[in-house]
Amino acid sequence: MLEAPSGQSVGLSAYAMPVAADWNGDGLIDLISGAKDGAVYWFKNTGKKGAPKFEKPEQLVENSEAEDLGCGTQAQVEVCDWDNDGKLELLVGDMNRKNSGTPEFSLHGYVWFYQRLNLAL
Ligand SMILES: [Ca+2]
Ligand SMILES: [Ca+2]
Repeated sequence: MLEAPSGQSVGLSAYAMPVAADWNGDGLIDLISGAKDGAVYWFKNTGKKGAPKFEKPEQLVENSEAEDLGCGTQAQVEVCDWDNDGKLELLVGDMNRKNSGTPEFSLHGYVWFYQRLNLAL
């Protein structure tokens, strides 16, 4: 289990789905993870190469209950420079449960694109 400098485990309440990427461009690989509530978190690496240390997570995407953005739960993340502008973006898959008010419901997933607006971190 990964630990933060404080000695606490690096993790989320449920459904952690990490990817490794240098989110802030400092040459150290960070962790970015989706969570069960639909939020996405960044664990900044403040260690050094070969000896990572991860800070308390910073929320990059609000959870589906905090913001009425239409995104669902169980966020699964991919990080890439989607538009080749030198800034990383997030592609987030989710799960949506559509309830029509009856006992029946349908499940479906969407892919969300979160564009990076600046590199000031
Ligand atoms: Ca980094
Ligand atoms: Ca980009």
